[in-house]
Amino acid sequence: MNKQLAYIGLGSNLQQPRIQVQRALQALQTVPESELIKYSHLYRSAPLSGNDQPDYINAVAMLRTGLTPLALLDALQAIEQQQGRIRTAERWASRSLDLDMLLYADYRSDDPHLTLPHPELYNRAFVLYPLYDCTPDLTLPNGQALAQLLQTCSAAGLSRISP
Ligand code: A4P
Ligand code: MG
Repeated sequence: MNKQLAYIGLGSNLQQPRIQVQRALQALQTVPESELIKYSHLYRSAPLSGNDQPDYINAVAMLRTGLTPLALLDALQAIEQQQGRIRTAERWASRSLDLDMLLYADYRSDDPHLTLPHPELYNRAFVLYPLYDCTPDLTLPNGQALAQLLQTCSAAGLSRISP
């Protein structure tokens, strides 16, 4: 299989989130048949669920991978597990590490097990700004330029914390 570009959203708001995201970036360098091409700055972001949770640290990584989308999802979930992720039934529960597949080439899927593009891709400043760090010239699957979408995407609650 030819290698494909995939973008991964990283998020953590438990157990030293900044370290969790840095460890996950290291772990992404060990995904089989894959290279970590780039990653974004780290961002601090207010939780979507309101003030009942700690702030998140978010970032985006760009991988070139020979894995299929499902095999890549398995690899991402294995990294979440290694970093102590506990899944609960609660939606948007605090977590030590969340790895979301944002895009995998131009692959589209409505399967709840792996929905691509990620259904919230267009709506989240904590995804779009770090995605722009990785690939400012990106055209999104809906045909819109990422740079243009950012002009209408408020960065309120988002701050860049590191190079
Ligand atoms: N799944 C389907 N599509 C995908 C995909 N593209 N990438 C399935 C990854 N997984 C995907 O995921 C539940 C199931 O989604 C998986 O078993 C997988 O097969 P999960 O990680 O267990 O659940 P979750 O993350 O709690 O749920 P959900 O709805 O994916 O939440 P999100 O969208 O990840 O949002 N606020 C800030 N500031 N920053 C954040 O990062 N994150 C969330 C979680 C809420 N608030 C946040 C942040
Ligand atoms: Mg998730």
